[in-house]
Amino acid sequence: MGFFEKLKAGLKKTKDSMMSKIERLLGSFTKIDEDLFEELEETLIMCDIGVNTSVAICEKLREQVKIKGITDPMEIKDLLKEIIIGMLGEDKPLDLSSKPSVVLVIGVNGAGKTTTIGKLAFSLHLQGKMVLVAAGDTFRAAAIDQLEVWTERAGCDLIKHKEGSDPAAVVFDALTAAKARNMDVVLCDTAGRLHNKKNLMNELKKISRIVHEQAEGCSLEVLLALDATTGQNAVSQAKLFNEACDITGIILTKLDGTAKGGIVITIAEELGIPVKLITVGEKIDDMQPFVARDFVNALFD
Ligand SMILES: Nc1nc2c(ncn2[C@@H]2O[C@H](COP(=O)(O)OP(=O)(O)OP(=O)(O)O)[C@@H](O)[C@H]2O)c(=O)[nH]1
Ligand SMILES: [Mg+2]
Repeated sequence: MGFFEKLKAGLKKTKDSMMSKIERLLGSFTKIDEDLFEELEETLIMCDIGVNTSVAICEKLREQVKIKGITDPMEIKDLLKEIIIGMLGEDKPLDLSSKPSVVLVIGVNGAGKTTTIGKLAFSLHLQGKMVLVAAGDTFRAAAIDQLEVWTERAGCDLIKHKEGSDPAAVVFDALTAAKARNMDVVLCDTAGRLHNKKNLMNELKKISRIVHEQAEGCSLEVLLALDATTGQNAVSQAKLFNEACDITGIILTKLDGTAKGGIVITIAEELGIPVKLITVGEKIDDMQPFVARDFVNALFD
């Protein structure tokens, strides 16, 4: 399956739920009036797009309908598509321009941090990059073992310490090793933590501080993994994680398992943090850079 087909298959649940609702609604109107906009707004909210974002979308729609003099409700679909693409903004791929570049992955338990690191390591390895992975989740021995399996699959080296050791020290060692071994990219895993647990968030701040110090002069990405199936809760997670360590991008995971893929629009509109990677399955090649136009095309076409 090609890149776009995979994305389309991964977004099937969101497409089936969201687009069928929108199409049904537009089909039930013979002219464009205020009732249509109000019902569309409700439909978007039901599709987990969030109240503020749904209102903003419909405001833009009203404007465009007026400017373009559109009268056929079915033409709204194309307008909607362009408005959403506009809201998603310019694509911002990962900045891996320095040698080494550093990627720190954070997020709540089970969000998809470790598996995404495995997928990213594999993808960078295929591009001919030398990748070093840091087993910064020292909380459970199983977490280190899990990462070891993924790095073996991806053909990359792993820096690990014993279970229970200081995660900041693992990350420090990995960055030192990466410089000594002339690596291209260092990917740092971290333990899952609830965004409202103060001591765990403080630990994360410490890891982030060490990474910032050691990665001085390097490209540094701090990526928050968000599970798309959690819907609107993802937005509050992002706000709190962003306060603890400035996030440079979002990894939106498990888009294949949810009808709530519309959350991408809310994240872009309400947080202003770019979505950089998406995952659409559990296999090693089920990760893609986020391309707004492809994403919206996969939903609408
Ligand atoms: N269907 C689907 N499952 C996924 C995707 N990404 C991750 N998963 C699954 O989600 C579960 C958790 O993934 P992990 O990568 O271990 O999550 P984590 O954030 O590292 O979890 P902790 O380290 O426990 O905090 C695993 O069973 C993954 O296979 C995805 O895109 N689609
Ligand atoms: Mg993990």
